[in-house]
Amino acid sequence: MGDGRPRLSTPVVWTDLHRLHEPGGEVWVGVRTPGTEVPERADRIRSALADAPIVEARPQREEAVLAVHDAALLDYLASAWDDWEAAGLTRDPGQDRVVPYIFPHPALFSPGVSPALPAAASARGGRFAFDTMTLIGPGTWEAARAAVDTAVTAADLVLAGEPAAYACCRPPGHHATRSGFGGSCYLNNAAAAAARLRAGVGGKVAVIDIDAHHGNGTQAIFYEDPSVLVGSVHVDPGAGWFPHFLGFAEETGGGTNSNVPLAPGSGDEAWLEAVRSLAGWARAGGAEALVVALGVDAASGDPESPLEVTAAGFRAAGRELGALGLPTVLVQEGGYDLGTIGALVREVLLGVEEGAGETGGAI
Ligand code: SP5
Ligand code: ZN
Repeated sequence: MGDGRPRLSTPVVWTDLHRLHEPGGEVWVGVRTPGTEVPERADRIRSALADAPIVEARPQREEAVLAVHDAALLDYLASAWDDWEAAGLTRDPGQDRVVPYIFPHPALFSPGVSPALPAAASARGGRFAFDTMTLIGPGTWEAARAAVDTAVTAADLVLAGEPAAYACCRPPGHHATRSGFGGSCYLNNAAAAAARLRAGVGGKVAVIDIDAHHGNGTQAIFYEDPSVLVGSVHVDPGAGWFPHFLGFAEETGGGTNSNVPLAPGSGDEAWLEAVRSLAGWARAGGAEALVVALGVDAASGDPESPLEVTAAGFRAAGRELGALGLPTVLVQEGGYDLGTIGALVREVLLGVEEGAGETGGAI
């Protein structure tokens, strides 16, 4: 570029379709609040990566999604908005997004009795949603589906020989399980990328999730699959943080799952130590390819987490992960400070390139 600024060589996979998803806020403790998972997030990231090669997301067959999700979840998400509108719920009571209100809590059911799929559009969402914060609007399904295409396209680039590729996914995905959605996530983009890598490389794949929140969906999808190692560093749910019910160190999946919960207020030192230990764990476990679930909401100043990681911390994390020398797909998850989100993602990608360079990678 000639301006002394390092140029990014990692391809950035992108789709404009992310803008079709406008959650229109979130319902938290029963109150509709503005929400932080907004379209501008991805646009800010794209601007910060303008010097990188841009690759348009390639539409993938439904099998790419079915590798990590039940058909029932896909059927629901694909029709949820149309069904909501057809049921008149946008007029009476005047709710302009799909918001669940009743959930098939395990305490409802006797042994041998399982939940029905509700006939009412007003109730159906509770069968699949595990929170009230993850609203569905007219373009949510198309955007969520395109986010999977974005992640899987990045996996294909790496399988074709790119040392690393970045998928600018929106909406994010790591909270979505095989049959459920929540935490601003609908479909698990990182899991779909891991499944594609797993099929392509033959050997084990590791997912390392550095988003500030526990990657509960990715953990659940691969919990009983010893060929996909899943590690996550996140703010301790035991200290009061989402997803509250899980994400504890005891959840080991027989040795192929690893959680590192950190105290609120943790900064570069503790966070980088955790990233380093997860990287070593993935290497020792024999991973042959890597997915980084790349949320940057651990940043100091992010409105959704109490971790205090700096820009230098994100750069150093990228170096640690790049130094594994594995084919690497980075999948965007959270990150909600619009003023810094782009720069922080850029730091991670530069760090990955530097780390791979140090180990003699081909970047
Ligand atoms: C992908 C991702 O980072 N999902 C995170 C979802 C966590 N959302 C928890 C929201 C809890 C309520 N937020 C209130 C914010 C007040 N500043
Ligand atoms: Zn997060």
